[in-house]
Amino acid sequence: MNLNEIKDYFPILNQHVNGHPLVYLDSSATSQKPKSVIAALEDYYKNINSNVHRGVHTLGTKATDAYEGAREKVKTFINAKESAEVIFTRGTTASLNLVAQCYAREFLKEGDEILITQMEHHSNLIPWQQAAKKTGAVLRYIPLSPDGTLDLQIVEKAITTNTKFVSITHVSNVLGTINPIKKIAELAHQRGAIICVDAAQSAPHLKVDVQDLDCDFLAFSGHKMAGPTGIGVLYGKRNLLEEMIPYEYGGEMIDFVGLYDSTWKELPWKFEGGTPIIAGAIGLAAAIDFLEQYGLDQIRLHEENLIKYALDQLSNIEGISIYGPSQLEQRSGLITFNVDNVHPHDLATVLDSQGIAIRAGHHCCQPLMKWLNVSATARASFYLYNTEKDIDLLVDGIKTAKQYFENAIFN
Ligand code: 7TS
Repeated sequence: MNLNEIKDYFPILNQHVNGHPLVYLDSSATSQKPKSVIAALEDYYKNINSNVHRGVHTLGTKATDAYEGAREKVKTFINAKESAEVIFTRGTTASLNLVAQCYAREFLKEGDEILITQMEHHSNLIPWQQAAKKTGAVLRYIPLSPDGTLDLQIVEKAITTNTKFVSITHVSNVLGTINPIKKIAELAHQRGAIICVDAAQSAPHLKVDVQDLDCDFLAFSGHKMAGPTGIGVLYGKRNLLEEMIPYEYGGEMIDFVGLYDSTWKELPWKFEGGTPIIAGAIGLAAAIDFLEQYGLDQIRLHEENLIKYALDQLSNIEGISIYGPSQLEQRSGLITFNVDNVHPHDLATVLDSQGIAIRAGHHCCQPLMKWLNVSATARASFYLYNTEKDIDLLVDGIKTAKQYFENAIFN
């Protein structure tokens, strides 16, 4: 299938916004959904809606099979050893908070070091700040190289024998940097540390193989990979998940409940308190099927071509500053930038008036904005449905905005 003809599968992209055909360049915030995912959700609610793991009636069995089938699909998608290592959550934020709450707060102690980077999304930063405050552990940062990458020699130095926990994003949602997780995991394990990976921006775009990366935990969201909102995944190695005590109690996560004490179900259900996110999981499975028709390698190639084209075109604009690594193989499918004399929010507003959706702001990365020495940036992010034509329209739009604001300043 040709990725340049894929827009037709995404009904939302076939509309006009402010009188112009929609150009959607905000997939890092959330991706659009193909017809097959929308149809899977509709089919679930129309035909098999029922609670799971409870009743013996036919619909309950069908819903349970679909929900557990989705877990199998995720297991294969990330190459986990077993589906018991796949826990459904609300999303990346919820997954990382689960690890912080049930692992870091339980097992770290005073003087232990938690190591992260300054390119983390707040969701992979605040949980560790809080875990450090709670346990007396020390939060430390691996310094970034000037181009916004991680230098493995610096990483190696930063991981000490006191480092007990490392949490790093696989792909930065601002710089686009693809971090060498496999090598960092090796370094962390050499010093006896646990490594957790924020895969919110990688799982949708790159092949993520948890056994190859050898990460201990990995978190991602369905809504950034063509799936519905409200569903995400926490992968964890069985031995770690086994020793963790859940923090959401009730529903089908229990085994036995007495008056004064209770026991939990086995993995993965002990972490899925309450009615689980049934429709979300089914929608996520449909999204995985959709992505796998093309294959993550082909999606990556398509995005690499778009990024190369976008970098070439954007760098011709006078007064533009583009952040992140210049090497294509170190970048994922997004470009963050600023344009002289145009505030990113103003730029996004002018582009919106032309039907072009980008994101402006701090992108939930305030410490990274500080490192970049800016208060905000603009960001265009791509996915499998974007084309070179979208980039041409973006470039024209930026030029128009620049002219408009420069005339306003200089006249
Ligand atoms: N980690 C990274 C690297 C992210 O980019 C995001 C969301 C999250 C965690 C949190 O994911 P959630 O699904 O739990 O919200 N990033 C963005 C973004 O860049 N623009 O909007 C949301």
